[in-house]
Amino acid sequence: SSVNLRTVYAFAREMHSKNANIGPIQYGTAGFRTLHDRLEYVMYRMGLLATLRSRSFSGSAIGVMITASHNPESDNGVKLIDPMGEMLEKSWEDIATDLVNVSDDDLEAEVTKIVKCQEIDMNANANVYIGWDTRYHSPVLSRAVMNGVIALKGNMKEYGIVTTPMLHYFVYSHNVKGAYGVPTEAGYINKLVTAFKQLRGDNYENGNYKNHLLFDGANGVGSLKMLAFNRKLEGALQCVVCNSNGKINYECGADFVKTNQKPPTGLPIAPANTRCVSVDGDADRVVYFFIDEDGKFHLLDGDRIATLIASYLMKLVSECGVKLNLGIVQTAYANGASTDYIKNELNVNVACTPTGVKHLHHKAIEYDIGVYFEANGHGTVVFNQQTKDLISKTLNSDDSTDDQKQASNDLILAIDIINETVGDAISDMLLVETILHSKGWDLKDWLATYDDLPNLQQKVKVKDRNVFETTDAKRVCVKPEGMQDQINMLVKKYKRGRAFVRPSGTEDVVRVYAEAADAEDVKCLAAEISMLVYDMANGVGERPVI
Ligand code: G16
Repeated sequence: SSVNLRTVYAFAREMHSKNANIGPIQYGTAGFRTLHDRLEYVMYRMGLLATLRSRSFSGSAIGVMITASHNPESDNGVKLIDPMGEMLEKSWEDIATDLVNVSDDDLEAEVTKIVKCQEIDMNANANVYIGWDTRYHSPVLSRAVMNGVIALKGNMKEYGIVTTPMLHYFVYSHNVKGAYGVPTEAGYINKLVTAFKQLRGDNYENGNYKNHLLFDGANGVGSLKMLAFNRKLEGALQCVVCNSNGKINYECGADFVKTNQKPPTGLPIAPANTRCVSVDGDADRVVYFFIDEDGKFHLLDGDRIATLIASYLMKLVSECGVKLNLGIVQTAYANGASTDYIKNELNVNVACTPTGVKHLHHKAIEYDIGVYFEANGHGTVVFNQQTKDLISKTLNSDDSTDDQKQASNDLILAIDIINETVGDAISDMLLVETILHSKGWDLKDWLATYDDLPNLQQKVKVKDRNVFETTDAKRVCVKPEGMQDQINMLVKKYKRGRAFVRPSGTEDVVRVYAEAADAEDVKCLAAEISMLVYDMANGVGERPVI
């Protein structure tokens, strides 16, 4: 090998050493995530791993995104992006976990093992693309990633402060030699905005749709990038950017709004029914909300976005006169009413996968058009190549009617607005705005499509969340033993009751989800389940109450 692995050890020992007392950590739902001051050695090692991963693809770019997304400011984290812009493949997640958990002394041997097992040619090129969110500790952590790349003599490109979905887009665009777009910030914004403006046309308003909305940027990178979008949008969308320089995710952002079911702080007082949108810290999730004339808060979450997008795309597909198989992918957190609506009103296939967009994405690519969203607002749409070819054929065929041409043209533009690599808050928002505009809808019209079942999400702190094991797309708890039987008994007491528990893969908590036909019932059910978790699994802190 032309690369001297001694450097790997020397850099680790001298610059990014791992405290011998630190416990094992795992590549979770979205990479490694924990307190920022425990992450330097993890970052260094992910720099090493990304370089190896790139070599295993003969130099295709691999992304390293430094972010803790929706978590509080004190946390940070890292997720790797595979060549086609997808999340890191499962088998490499395990390699990543092993690499991070060995001691400094064993690091060189562990790297050698990966090189051998994966048959990596150490003379091959390596290209690592690095981006980070606005957390103040991200620049320091990015240095550690870069040192990992340097130790293995890879090349790197720093994108600086970018949203997670932007980095996914850059990686993919580079690896397909620009066929998906230009791998720069300007290229990305330009692609989305150009398609958005064309679909919108000259009339910015239509029916109940008003060209004005409030944007809660979660005090993260989303607000910065939205300001850049605004400069290009030139008024085609009047998006007022709020929460752009406070503490990240603090009392604002998509996760806060979704879990607390209330508006964020930091928004100006606005007339009733004003359309509002919240993204999270790295702008890969989005939810809508408004406050009506009675002061009541209404949330339109990822389930809603999925149904809106699916109905719009199905209409265009049918106007094109082509036959395509469209499916929606959800998780156990999807509201039962949305699933009913998809099955019974939209007549669309619906699948359920475990939590984590990586799981939804893989299921979605089985359809010609796969719409996937988590209830928390994380999701996108994927189209296979045959679908794209068929739509282009319709647009260009002399046999197509004008209506068919118009529909296929709109569909191609809609595909351009969508970031197919991963959930993208700004891209999703531009698509939702396009659909509401085309339907002439305000948020009330959208909300009227179906009624959500009352639901609640709670977090319970326990001594060790790893004692929990789940199965059946995380809906059934197999460990601790007896827990599921107790949950079943509690759920049975309530009309349309449904509940499940699972250990979070991003925070040190057990998540409790409950829904029921009645809002008071759901409060009882959620509290009963939270108490059960607390009692059966060594709860920490105060015991939950009803
Ligand atoms: C990440 C994942 C999401 C997942 C969320 C919560 O989001 O990308 O797919 O729903 O974590 O996961 P868990 O319930 O395991 O903590 P983000 O926005 O934090 O990157």
